[in-house]
Amino acid sequence: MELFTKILFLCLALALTNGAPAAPQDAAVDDGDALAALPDRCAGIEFDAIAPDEEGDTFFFKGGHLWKGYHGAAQLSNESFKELDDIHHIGHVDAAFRMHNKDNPDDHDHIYFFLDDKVFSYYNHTLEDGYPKEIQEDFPGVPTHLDAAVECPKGECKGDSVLFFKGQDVHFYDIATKTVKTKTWSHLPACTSALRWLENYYCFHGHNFTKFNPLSGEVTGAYPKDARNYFMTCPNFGHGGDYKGRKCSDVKLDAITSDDGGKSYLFAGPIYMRLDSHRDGFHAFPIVRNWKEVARGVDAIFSYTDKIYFIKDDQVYIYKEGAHYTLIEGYPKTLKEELGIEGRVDAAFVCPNEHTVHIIQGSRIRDVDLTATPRVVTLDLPLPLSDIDAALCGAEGINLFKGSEYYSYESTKILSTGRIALNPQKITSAMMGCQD
Ligand SMILES: [Ca+2]
Ligand SMILES: [Ca+2]
Repeated sequence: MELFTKILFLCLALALTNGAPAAPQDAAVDDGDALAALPDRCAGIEFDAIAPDEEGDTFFFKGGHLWKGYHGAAQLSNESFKELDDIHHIGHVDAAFRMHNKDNPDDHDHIYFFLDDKVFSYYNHTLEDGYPKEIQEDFPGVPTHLDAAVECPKGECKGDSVLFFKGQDVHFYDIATKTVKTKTWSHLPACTSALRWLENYYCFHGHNFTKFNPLSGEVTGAYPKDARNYFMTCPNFGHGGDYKGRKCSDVKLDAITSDDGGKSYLFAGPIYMRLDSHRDGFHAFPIVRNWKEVARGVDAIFSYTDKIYFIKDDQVYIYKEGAHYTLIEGYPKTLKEELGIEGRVDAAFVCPNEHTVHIIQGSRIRDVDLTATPRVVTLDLPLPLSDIDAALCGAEGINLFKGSEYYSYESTKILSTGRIALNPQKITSAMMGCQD
């Protein structure tokens, strides 16, 4: 309950911060001083360009202003990228993307800006030598006066590529071969900016966005959606709050898990966050987006085969992974029925390639064989710790989370035979996107 209150407070604080730009704008109308007006992205605007930088911070550009990340007020672009000003005649940008090209470290993770027929390459917010260049020189075959651009790494596109949008045309630029293939996606709205976030691709148009398949342009699901519900924290819109606003010393998890596909999630109160997304920035969402039956929060989670098990009170919810998570028919079931245990569960984990779930309850750790029917406790041992919030097992071992700290163990054997608790380590911003 305490955590829930904290998150509500955080959301409220963000909402208040975010409301701030409205004040100078109103004042500007009154005294006729248009220069004082900062654009307000919660008013519903169309962005010129959106791109993450090498730190995973996503920048939203509009005219001579930008927003860094998913909440906060607009600032002048030239405070972050100093050439983006009138003197350099690039007060705004047509399109921007972050380069994905691991084969060429001199280019990888650079942000490229496009204006008219010119391209600008930045790294660490510094314009690279030799730029601006003609687009033709750097990206032969790519048209001038672009609408939008987005990276498409190998695996998601055939090779490391960039998708350039102009009108209804999308130009696939292959970075290795420097060749362009053009397709017309007339079913897709004309994208004025585009963003890749994790493995998903978003075309922004007006204040809406449409998710598309980067190879076929195919749109599945109900689009367009309002960007204010997803990509920024706005009062009266349904964003999940921004975990990044929290101090690492205030972190308290409910549950954490990592699946076989490498996706990992943390859960705290009514929100969840992907943890394998450092390159793209951390972003918190309401649990209800993916798992509506456990929207209020969870006690413990573990992943096994292609399923995620959520434990809340005495109920177990099993979701099958796929493009969307689906609750398996017949669930929830009771803990007793599903796992042969009773009582509150603090944390649970399954180690890679194993078929045993380790369930932490108070100062006991109980093993349940997931291949047995019915499932029963096969081992019940004391734990050298108690009041664990969440647990995760990976190739490097086991982490037990307790408040803003965690304890690392090499194996379950060491954990359950260890008579003395190890020294805890502190959760860092690199792990969970909080503030150190
Ligand atoms: Ca644009
Ligand atoms: Ca827990």
